[in-house]
Amino acid sequence: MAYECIKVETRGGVGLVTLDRPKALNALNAKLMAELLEAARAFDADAKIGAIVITGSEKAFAAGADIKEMQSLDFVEAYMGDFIGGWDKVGTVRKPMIAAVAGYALGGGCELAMMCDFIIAADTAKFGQPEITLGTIPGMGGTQRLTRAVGKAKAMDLCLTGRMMDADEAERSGLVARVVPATELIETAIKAAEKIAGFSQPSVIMAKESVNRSYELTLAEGIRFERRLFHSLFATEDQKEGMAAFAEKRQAQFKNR
Ligand code: CO8
Repeated sequence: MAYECIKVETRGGVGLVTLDRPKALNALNAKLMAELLEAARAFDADAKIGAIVITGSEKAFAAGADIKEMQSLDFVEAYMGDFIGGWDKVGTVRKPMIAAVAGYALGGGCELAMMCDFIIAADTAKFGQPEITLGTIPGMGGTQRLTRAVGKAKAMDLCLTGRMMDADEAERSGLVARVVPATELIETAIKAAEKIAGFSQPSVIMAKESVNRSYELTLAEGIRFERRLFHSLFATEDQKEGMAAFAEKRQAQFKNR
């Protein structure tokens, strides 16, 4: 499949998507987001792929939604055309997605990174929601996912002042899972994704689903949901294999069954 705004490759059981609009610092436009969604869905449907990494360039993961594409929209066009309405479907991909972020992750770029399951940042990464400087606000979860990730104080600070947070602050605040030297970013993210891809896919997808449910449910309901998934995994061959391998002191051979 030939794409214009992204590059797609596989590394073993890992699907790698690289955002590729270098002249616009990977600004997210309709074409790029449609391609990204198509590529992510294709990896989701591919039994050989166990996890997905989304990355950008050294300078920018993505510097936001494409300002030049949206600047002349009026309300009726934005509302009736459901502008960016389908973009957050990236978050419906079932296999784990890691955002490998170097450079700018601003506005929609930060929101895209937050739609992934976790973020590994290069020490050069800068996160922010600068929409306020443009006379607007985040539109793809920036006020919601960021607040859940870093708490109200930091989310308000970023959304109201438009300032950027560096990688260390992002890690301290809980936005980022790990910070690594920029030269090691892709390899670290691929390694983490390979590790995930080596586990049993039903348990991986259930773990992701269960963590995500914690945003929606009360603690008691969340624990009940988790317990039902946990019980259901005793129906898989991979649970038998994983526990037998532990008891026999050997490497488990999972079949995703
Ligand atoms: N949109 C369009 N073009 C952009 C964007 C963008 N968001 N960001 C950078 N570019 C372009 C520049 O216009 C420039 O193009 P040209 O060479 O043709 O003039 C090129 O990329 C390089 O950029 P700069 O020359 O500005 O590079 P600098 O290194 O000087 O500065 C910055 C880098 C600080 C990142 C700067 O480019 C900047 O501030 N960019 C805009 C950041 C921003 O405000 N982002 C928020 C956008 S609004 C948004 O995301 C709304 C989200 C709604 C939901 C979206 C869902 C995905």
